[in-house]
Formats: sequence, structure tokens, C-alpha cells
Amino acid sequence: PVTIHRQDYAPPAFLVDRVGLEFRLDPAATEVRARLALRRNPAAAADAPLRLDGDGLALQEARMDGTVLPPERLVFGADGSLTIADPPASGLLETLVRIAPEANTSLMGLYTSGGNFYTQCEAEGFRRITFFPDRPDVMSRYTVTIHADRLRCPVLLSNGNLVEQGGEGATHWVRWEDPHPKPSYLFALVAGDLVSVSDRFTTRSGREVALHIWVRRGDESRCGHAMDSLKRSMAWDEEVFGLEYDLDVFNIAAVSDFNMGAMENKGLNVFNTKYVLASPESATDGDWQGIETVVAHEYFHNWTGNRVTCRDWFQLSLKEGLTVFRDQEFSADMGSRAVKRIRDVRGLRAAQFPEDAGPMAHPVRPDSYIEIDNFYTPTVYQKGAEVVRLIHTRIGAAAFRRGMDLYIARNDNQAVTIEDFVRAMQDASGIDLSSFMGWYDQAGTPEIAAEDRYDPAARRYTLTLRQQTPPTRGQADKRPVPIPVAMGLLGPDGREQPTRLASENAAQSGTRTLLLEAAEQSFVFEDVPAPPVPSLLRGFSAPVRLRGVPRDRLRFLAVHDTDPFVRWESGQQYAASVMLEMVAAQQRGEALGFDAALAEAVANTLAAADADPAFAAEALVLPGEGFLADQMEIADPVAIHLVRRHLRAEIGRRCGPALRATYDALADHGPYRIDGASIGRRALRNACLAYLTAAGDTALAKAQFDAATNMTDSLAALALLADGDGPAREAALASFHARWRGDDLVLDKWFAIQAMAARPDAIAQVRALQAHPDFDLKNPNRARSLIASFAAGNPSQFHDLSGEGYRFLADAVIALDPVNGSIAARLVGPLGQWRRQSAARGALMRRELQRVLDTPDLSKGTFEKASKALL
Ligand code: B3K
Ligand code: ZN
Repeated sequence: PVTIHRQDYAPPAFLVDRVGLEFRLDPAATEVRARLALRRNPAAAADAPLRLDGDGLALQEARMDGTVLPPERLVFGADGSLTIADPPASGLLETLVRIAPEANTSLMGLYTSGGNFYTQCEAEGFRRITFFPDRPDVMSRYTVTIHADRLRCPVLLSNGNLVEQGGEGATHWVRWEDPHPKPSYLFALVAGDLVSVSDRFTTRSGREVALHIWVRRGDESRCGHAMDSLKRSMAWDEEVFGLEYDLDVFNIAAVSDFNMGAMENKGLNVFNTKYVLASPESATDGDWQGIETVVAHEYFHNWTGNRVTCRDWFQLSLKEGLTVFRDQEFSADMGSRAVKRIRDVRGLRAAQFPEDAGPMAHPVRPDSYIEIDNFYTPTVYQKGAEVVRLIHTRIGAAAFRRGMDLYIARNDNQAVTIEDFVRAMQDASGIDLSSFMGWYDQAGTPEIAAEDRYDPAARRYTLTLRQQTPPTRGQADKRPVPIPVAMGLLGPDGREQPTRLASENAAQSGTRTLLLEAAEQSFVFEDVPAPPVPSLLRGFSAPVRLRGVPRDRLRFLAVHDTDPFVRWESGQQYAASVMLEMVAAQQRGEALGFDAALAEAVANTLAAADADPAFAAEALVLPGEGFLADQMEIADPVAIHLVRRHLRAEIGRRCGPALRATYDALADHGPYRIDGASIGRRALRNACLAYLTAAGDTALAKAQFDAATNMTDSLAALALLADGDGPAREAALASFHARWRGDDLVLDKWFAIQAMAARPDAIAQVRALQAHPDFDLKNPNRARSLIASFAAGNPSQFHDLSGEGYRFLADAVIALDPVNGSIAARLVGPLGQWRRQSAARGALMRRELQRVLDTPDLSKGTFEKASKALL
């Protein structure tokens, strides 16, 4: 497999101004005729070859300006590409290819699902549809004509606006025209027997937009929340960024066979059904929030991604980091900003921090790849969003908005780079942002530590901050990066103090931001009446690890800080430090004690829970097993699990009455509602239930399961029952299956819950579930619900010393790779963490990675993941 390097970028040899596509849809043999108006790119070498990407295409004929090209002018590459010898400086190239959508299990390109047709082109799927320079810096205007069987495919959709339709007899046709130039990865086609839920939106400047969500018959009643989220996203983008929708129609099509969450194709978003369909009975509050986020994310791509796109795939975070930042801000505005931030940071630490510390560590803008599909990562997305947030914090909201205006005005309808984004922000703010490029080019999570000194005589407080980034593969020496540290000082009474730096004339109240640019910097505060406690990294102002805050300060901050993030964070860090000590004790074979402060913290949280139940729920949950493992040089998943289980039971026992009182008080009597407050109450109630069940009272979970009328409460109870081995377990799982066997999205949950149950027979269970009639390796949601849920969500069993968990995962990767290489490659991840495991586990993990690598005809994505993991 070939490695592609960022430094090797060269402009495309030919540009394609217009594309005409004509499809004759047939599941077994679809014909695709393409007419490309080509011309040499003046920015490229004058003799650069006319090479078109292709992948598995059977060429039927090719003409240049109407004349059939003889075989000697058609050069086929081993990679599936087609090079046209002696190309003219400009011309109309016409090709006809045949493809078989129903045989396409990779779900890239054109494929069928439930008898309907769908496409997925990002990143390099368009080349599976027709020969084309399949790279984002070739932007063209598309006209798409679709012919299909009228009965089997009454609905025929593509990008842009519907301009013509016709046909008689058994077949019909439609023509779509997209007025906006776009790269091939944004092309989409959807066709089949679908029904729509429709609505309208009037933009600020008065454009009437028809909104449609296309689903399979029977799913219409579950589209309301997606539609509502779409309309709120459209209004928000106008209000916050002044960005209006630019076509007369916005279509969303939902499909149950889909490799990821959703795709932002111009005017025709394609969504995994998981992020469209929801009813209170079948979707959890988390699903509800996921839909809002993903609908917004894809909609926001219309400007950050589609109108302004990426020059090459190394710039992926240009659109993804920025669009995640935008969807995070949207969700924060829709609900509780503090709780949203806590959840996002939790997610970043669960997925991105370990990635940055593992074999796949890469900068937000990677330097090289074998398979670009492997770089749709938490680093590109979530860390990328954090870097945008850093810039936002550094220059302020007003300058950021001006920077966005400038970025769009300068780059509209162009394929650009991350430098173009940073330059717009710099020019709009007048602040030099050149050092922020370090965040894009350097992998690894920076660590910061604070040291302070108080001089009572001078009433002077000196805060010294240090940073360093651990080495990552290929980047041994790291330079300092600019780190905005949002902070404040608390007095001994817990009150926020005004702050005045030595260089300032007047004190400031509330949070201020220090900019740590060097490896070490001291900040001197004057007029400080008493030794303060610093509150650092408020709102998680930078994606770094803050080390070494003493426990007494953590406890103090958890109670007193004015910043809800630091309050939550300090509680979590305190608990983590206690838990890591207990893990060490467990490893030494000592008895597990109990730190009474933890029970006290739970009691305090419950006492104050009324003010903000959603926040209380976040504060109650102990740091996760993955988060703890990530703090250890050599992880011990089994010890971590035992400690966490022990603590939960202890807290459940010691705080039983208070937990029970909160649980009872939160019982939902009124009608089921999905709003921030109701979601918060359910989250808190289920957090209480988890402790009470851990303390041994499974009757409560069983009662909740039996009585539940919404999926959040039902699933929370089922997960607790499934985790234990009481008599209620099998009955609850069976009744849940019987009730939901016809609903794929809910069945996914049924598989996932069992895969994540930390029981000693977990591996046998997942193997048995793999043979269950409802299991289907070909469906990505189902494959993930069992395999990824087990490997990533059940660490103590996955890392069983028998090595059976590793073997299960490798078997699944090997079986899946020929079916769907992208999903297979994504499953490899957990095996790559072997350096952070004991020698015994590491050896077993490496053996399985090697077995994957030894498999003949491995996809290049799986090869890249497995080989990098072994290095
Ligand atoms: N841009 C798509 C992701 C495509 C993944 C290709 N392997 C969805 C999104 O980020 O919005
Ligand atoms: Zn995206």
C-alpha cells in the first residue's frame, strides 16, 4: 500500500467545469454515463497526464468530443484508474460504466439497502461510481439524470433543485441541477420506495425552502424531532453566523445500512436512521440529543464544508473541527452550556486522549496516510474543534464572528487550507495567531502543571505555569504551544477574588484568561489579601492535562468554584486520584478501603441537586474505566473494574437513604416530556438507581424496567439488570427482545447492553450473540453494537487474561474486512492499545494483530491500522 504525504500536494492536472451524469438504475447492473467538460488546469504542469480515478468500474465505452477513444489511448492502472493518452487541452469526455449496487457491501459508492439505492462518496467513493478526478479541489457544476423503474423507485433524488421529469410506461426519469460548484465527495443519489415528512423554512432574506425527510413507509411518525432540529439549526446559523441556506429544497434521506452517522451531501444529506428516527418509547434521551447534534452538524456543513471546502484530505479538520465547534455551540445554546461542555470533555478524554497517547497518534492536520478513511478520528474532529475553540477564546466572540465572515467571503466556492482559516481569524482580530499552527501540526496532549507562591508582606501571589507535550511517533521533540488558561482566584472563604496582574492598573472581576506560550511562565498578581486557591482551566479552556492539583484543593474547588466545569472537574479528579490509589492497593493484594469524602461529595451533590439535576447527574457519575486506565502507565482493567464496582456499592450503601429519597422524588408523574429539565431529572434519577442497584437492591431496577414507558428509563434499568446475575436478568432481556424484535435501532441496544455487561461469561455471551438470528455482520450498526461495544465498552472482559477477548475481536475484523473494510479497520483500535497493557496482555494482543496482518488480501485501511499498531 502507498503512503500519501501532505508535502506532495500538487494541483490537479485537469479541471472539470461541468459534469452531466445519467443513471439507469438496476440493482445488478446500473449504467452510469458521465459527460465531463474538462480543461487543463493553468496552475498545473502543461504535460501532466489526464488521469481519472476509478475503483472496480467496468468501462463500456469512452469518447472524446464525440469520437470513440481507441483502446491504445485508454491506459488502465492497477489501482482501477484510467489515464487518457494524448489528451486535448480541453474537451468533452464521455464514459459509460456498469456497476452492481446490490453486490456492494462496502457501502461506499452506490449501493442498495432494503431494495432502495443510496450513495456515500466521502472521502473516495465517487470513483466507485464513475471515472473522475476524485479529489476535493476539483469543483464542478452537476446535472444528474436518473432513470428507474417507476414502481420500484417512485422517488428519485440528487443534489440541488429538481428541474425536469418525465417518462412513460414502466420507467420514469428526473433531472436535478445543482447550481453550486462542488467536489465529487458531495455528490449524492437516493432512489427507491420512500415517503417524506415535509415542512418549510423561510430564510431571513425571504427564500422559501422546502424541507423533506425521506424514510421507509411506517417510519413517518418518528421524524418530528429531526425536522424540528433542522429548523432550529437553520435559524441558529442565521442568527449566530449570518449564514442562510442557499437552495430551494433541503432533503434528508435516512438509511439503516450506513457506515457512519450522516453525510452532508449538498442539498441531500444522507443519514443513518439512528440519527433521524425517534419516538419516546424507542429512543433514549441520549439518542434524542444525538439527533439534534448530528442534524445540526450536517446542516452547518453547508457553509463550513460545502460552500468552502478542503483543498486536500489533510485539511479535513478545516471542515470537521470547525463544524463540530459550531454544532457544540448550537447544542450549548439549546440547553445547558455547562452540562454540554462537561459531556464534550468527557467524550474528548474517552476517545481522543487515548488516541493521542497511542499508536495512531497524529496531528489535527496529519502529515501522511495510507487510507484517508482511517483519519476521520477524534483527533481531527474533537481535538480539531478544541483548537477552533482556542482561537475563539484567544480573540473573543466578536472577532471570531468577523473572522468567519471574512473566511467565507474570501473563500466561497473554493477548496482551501487550514492556513486560510487561521489567516482570516488573524486578519479579523489583528492578533498574531501564527503560533496556533502548532496545535494543528503537533500530535500529543500537552500537560500543564502549576506552582504558586504567596508573599504575605507584599500581598503578592505568583503563579508559575509549565507545559510540555510528550513525544509521539515521528515527533520526538515538541515545542510549546499557546495555551489559553481561563482562571480565577478563590479566597480562603471560597469567594471569587478580583485579580490584578502586575502589569495592570485596575483589578478585574471574574474569570480571566492567561496565555501560556512558553515552556514556563510566571504570572504575578498584586493586592492579594490572603493565600488564594487558583481555579485553572475554567470551561476546559484548552485540550490539555492539568497535573498535580493537590487533593485538598480539588475538594475545595469542587465545593466553591464559580465555574461549573471546574466544580465538576475537581470532583472527578479527586475521585480519580482516590480510585487510582485503590487500584494500586488492589494490585498489592490489600483490602480496598473507602474514602469517606466520596460519600460526603455524593451527599452534597444530592442536597444541591434540585438547582440543576443534569449537572448533579454528571457530578454523581464516577470517572469511567477508560479515563482511569488512561491515567496509568500500565493499565489494569480488571483492578480498575473491581475498584469502581466496590466504590459504587459502598456509596450506594452509605448514601442509600438520600439516594432513595432523590430517586423517589424524581419519579415522573406527568406526561413524558423531552426538554432539558426532564432529561436532567431522568439522568439524575437513573444515576441514583445505579448506586442503589450496586448496593444490592435489584428489585428497584426490576420494578423500573417493568413499569417504564420510555426508553431512557427502560434501558437504564435493563443495563443494570444485565450487568448482574440475578434471576431478573434473563427475563428482562427476553421480554425486551420480544417487545422490540421488529425495531432494528432498539435491537442494537439489546445487543450492546449484553456486550457491555461485565460478567465473567461475557466472551461466551458475545460469541453466542454473534450466532443469534438477529445478528448481521453486514449491517454496520449491528456489527458495532456487538463487537465495538464489547471491545471498547467492556474493558475488564475484553482484556481477560485468557486472550479470548482479543481473539474474538481479531476474528471479527478478519471476517468483516472483505465485506466492509472501513468498518473492519475501525474495529482494530482497541488492539492497538497494547503498549499500555501488561506484558502478558500485550503479547496476546500483538499476536492477534499479527494474525490480522497475515490475512491475505487485507484492505489497505485495516492493513494501515494493524501495521501501525504493531510498530
Ligand atoms: N463528512 C462525513 C463523514 C464522512 C466519513 C467518510 N469515511 C460526516 C460528517 O462529518 O459530517
Ligand atoms: Zn462533519
